[in-house]
Amino acid sequence: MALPLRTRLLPEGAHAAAPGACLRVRADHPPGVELSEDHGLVVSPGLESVGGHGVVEEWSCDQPGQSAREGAVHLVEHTDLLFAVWHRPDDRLADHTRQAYTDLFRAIRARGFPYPIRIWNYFSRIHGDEDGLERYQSFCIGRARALDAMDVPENGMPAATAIGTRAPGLFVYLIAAREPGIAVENPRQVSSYRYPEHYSPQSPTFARATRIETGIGPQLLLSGTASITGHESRHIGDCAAQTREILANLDALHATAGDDLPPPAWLRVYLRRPEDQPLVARILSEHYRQPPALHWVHGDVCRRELLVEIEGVHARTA
Ligand code: 3EB
Repeated sequence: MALPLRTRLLPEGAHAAAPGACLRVRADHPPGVELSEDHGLVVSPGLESVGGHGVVEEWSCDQPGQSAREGAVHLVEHTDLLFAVWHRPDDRLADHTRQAYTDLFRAIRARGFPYPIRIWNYFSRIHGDEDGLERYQSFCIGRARALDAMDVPENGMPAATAIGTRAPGLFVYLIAAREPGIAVENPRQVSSYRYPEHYSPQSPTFARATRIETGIGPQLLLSGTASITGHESRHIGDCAAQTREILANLDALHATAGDDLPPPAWLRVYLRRPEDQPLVARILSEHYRQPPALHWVHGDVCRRELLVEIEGVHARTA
């Protein structure tokens, strides 16, 4: 089924014309969630732009939707798509993550949208300690417990992002559909749910990308992609080489997902060190013939040794 989904990155303040139900992700705002009057779910997950420019990521439908709130879940439901966000404090991260995934899956299943096609996860102190584990591992444990209890298969998850911010609170938000997207794995990488145990006692579960069909052609939703081949981090300490490895991973995903896909419409670059921005910008501009819109964010990739991660979407923008 062709989904009526469009996406763009736009400067703050320029978003008056959203045609219908939408998810807007704001950077450079105090963390929180709002429902806007024009049927929009507005999430501010604590993203800090490098350079501090207000940027809004928008995912929009053709028709208005219905908004609702159930406990920690805010959602906007459209005929064919549903946007939902869970937001609570992020102490006891394993417990909160388990609750987030349980609440979100219950909400989307109850409304007839059992298939997430894209998920984002943000929380603070990603390398901090919780009960002797790194907090990213606690997050993976909580997620795995919830998915297990709800019989979500390990290969049944969509493209995802998991990034450490400096803002308090756990934000998990998603786009869900009535039918699944196509999970795309990367031939250069081991699937996340087959990572060896030393990364986390419970493996992460996400697809490297999700392909969907929309009214204006196919889209490829790209997970946060790092300098990893096989299951190993590559080019430790070398931001330029990490960026080139990421581009090779993104190109491999594009090649695997189909040559009918348009080029990336936008990419978000997470930098552990904001000062790497000019270097990464130069490498990206040399790589893409049609340059995607870019959003630069100061954030922590879940493996400490990695300096940069890139997510985004192949989509027609017109
Ligand atoms: C990686 O490839 C980098 O745990 O949901 C990227 C995207 C990463 C999503 C997740 C983790 C997640 O393993 C980290």
